[in-house]
Amino acid sequence: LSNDCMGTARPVKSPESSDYTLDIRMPGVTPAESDTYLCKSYRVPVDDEAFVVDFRPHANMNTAHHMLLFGCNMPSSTEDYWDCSAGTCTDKSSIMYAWAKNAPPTKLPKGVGFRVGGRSGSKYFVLQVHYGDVKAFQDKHKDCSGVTVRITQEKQPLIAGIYLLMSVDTVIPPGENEVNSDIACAYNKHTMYPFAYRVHTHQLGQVVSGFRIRHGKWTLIGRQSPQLPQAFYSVENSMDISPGDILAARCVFTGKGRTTATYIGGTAHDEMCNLYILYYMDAAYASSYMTCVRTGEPQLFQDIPEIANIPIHV
Ligand code: IYT
Ligand code: CU
Ligand code: CU
Repeated sequence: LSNDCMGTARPVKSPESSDYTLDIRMPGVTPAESDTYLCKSYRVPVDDEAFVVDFRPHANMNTAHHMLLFGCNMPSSTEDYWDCSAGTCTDKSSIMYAWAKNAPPTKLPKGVGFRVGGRSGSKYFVLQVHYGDVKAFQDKHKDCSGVTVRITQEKQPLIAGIYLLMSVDTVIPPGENEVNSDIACAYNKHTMYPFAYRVHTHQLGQVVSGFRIRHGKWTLIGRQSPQLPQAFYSVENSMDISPGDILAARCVFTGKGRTTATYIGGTAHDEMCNLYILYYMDAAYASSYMTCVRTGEPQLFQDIPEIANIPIHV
């Protein structure tokens, strides 16, 4: 059995450049139950602003179901590692990377980096690993799934960021065949260029789509089934999102099989409706993190393309 626990927990500085490699890994863990979510934090190895320009996953396909990497200033625990149900970060955290079993990992385009350190709001990385079926741990081996990040102190011309559209007020009546959760916000920051997206719901989500609306015309950013691995997928159409545009998302849920109403919440029996748009922006104007929680006006969504409600076969 291969053991991935050989890496170093210390950042390795490249002798000929201002680059670092940091192994962000679980410290050799043996989860006791299925569907355990474990978190571990690492401090960014530089005090000044730096840029994450590459991610390399080291996940054991047999044990890790998914991994998420966040940046924040205040991890929820100072323990070596902790159960993520205690929280990830106590301040604003943003997703930088997602790995999911059986999904191809997305790369950052050349010249694009995530801001960390300095006043970026990310003095720490927090790694979350979801361990699925615990049968893989019957032999009590230790797991060191994680991701190696490359950090450079060289200024990058383009900054990566996440625009999160999420619903806070969806209610799914029991037995209801199809329930739409619509979110939309006017975009008024500097021009951004989406290059990947990730969707997230729990069990009742059928399909999640994101669109740019410009002069009333809807253009698909991406649509995916949340029942497929929840990784970042490449956008369908290359485009810019500029002031005056509207960003819109729809999650389609079903209430079939439920005997009580389902609300937005943290447990597996609650639901979530999330679309993460991964973009880059000119470093001179970049915002690294934006959110939209506004319920979409029914009048606006009258014109949503039908593709938003077409199921994706999983
Ligand atoms: C209520 C809800 O939809 N929570 C989502 C989105 C979310 C992510 C982050 C909300 C906040 C955040 O700081 I980062 I406030 C949610 O928890 N999504 C999960 C993750 O835990 C990130 C997911 O897998 O997308
Ligand atoms: Cu998972
Ligand atoms: Cu969730």
